[in-house]
Amino acid sequence: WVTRPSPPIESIYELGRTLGKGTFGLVRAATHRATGAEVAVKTIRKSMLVASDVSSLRREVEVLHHLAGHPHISQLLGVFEEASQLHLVLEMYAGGDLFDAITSVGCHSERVAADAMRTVLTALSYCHAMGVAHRDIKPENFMLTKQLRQDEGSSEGDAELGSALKLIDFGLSVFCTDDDTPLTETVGTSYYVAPEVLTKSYNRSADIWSAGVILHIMLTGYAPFDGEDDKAIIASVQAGRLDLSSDPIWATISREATDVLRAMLDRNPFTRSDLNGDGVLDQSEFLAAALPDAALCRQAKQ
Ligand code: PIT
Repeated sequence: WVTRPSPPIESIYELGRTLGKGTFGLVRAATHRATGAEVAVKTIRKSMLVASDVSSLRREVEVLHHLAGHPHISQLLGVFEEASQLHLVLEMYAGGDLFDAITSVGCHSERVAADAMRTVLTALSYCHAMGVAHRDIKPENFMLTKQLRQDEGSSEGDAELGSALKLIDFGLSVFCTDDDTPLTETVGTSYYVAPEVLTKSYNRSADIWSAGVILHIMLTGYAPFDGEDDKAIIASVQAGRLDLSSDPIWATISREATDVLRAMLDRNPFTRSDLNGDGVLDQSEFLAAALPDAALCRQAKQ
């Protein structure tokens, strides 16, 4: 994991309250003893790991290194390896996650949804240009750097949503530079999983589907494919009927927004919009021109 022996993490950081649970291990708040800086520490017990977990954990660290420096992707600050535990030191985000931000409001105005979606797609576009499929895109995996105002007329807080988002949890992500060699493992979270992931032949574009589910939830307050339990949700994803008419809410949503939604929730991964700089998403008026660093992503791709 690390090229030189690390001191015990508790000699450098004071570990504090639990923040959440990732794909592997527990995430806790911690304070850097020397400077008082707050970080998040993800701890994994080695005894809990089987060989395949060890390789996916190693991959998670590699992916985080590979994507380092993007303004909307979680930054890995260090790795500590002890006899029985491994610790990833990550940037601290104090604003909760996008899931809570969405559900506390119900549904969002198009302006707010577009602003958040622009950031979601910026982060994804960078991952994809760098040859990484995230594979667990969902609102719980976007953290907010700071608590936004949720009081009445919360327009001020809303305006900051997109700029506050950071993509986390690369525990399921893989390097995937060649779209002609499909991925085959079914992973992810049922509401957000793309239909072709269930039939075990997919690529990076599965992340775009998942982001489309986030957009649907932001516009309407509910997921496009739902059911009583996981099995029923998955059956609904497989049927994949996108109903943008029965609910009267669609009459209040712009054509530009539903065009983007349809382009992302296209059942066919080969015609589904991607982030190449020439498709529906990049041209969308709903998303209003510039994905801020689309040019940068295209450069990285070349
Ligand atoms: C926080 C607060 C929190 C969780 C995290 C960070 C998690 C970060 C994370 C987890 C991963 C990963 C990258 C980042 O690969 O509640 O500040 O598994």
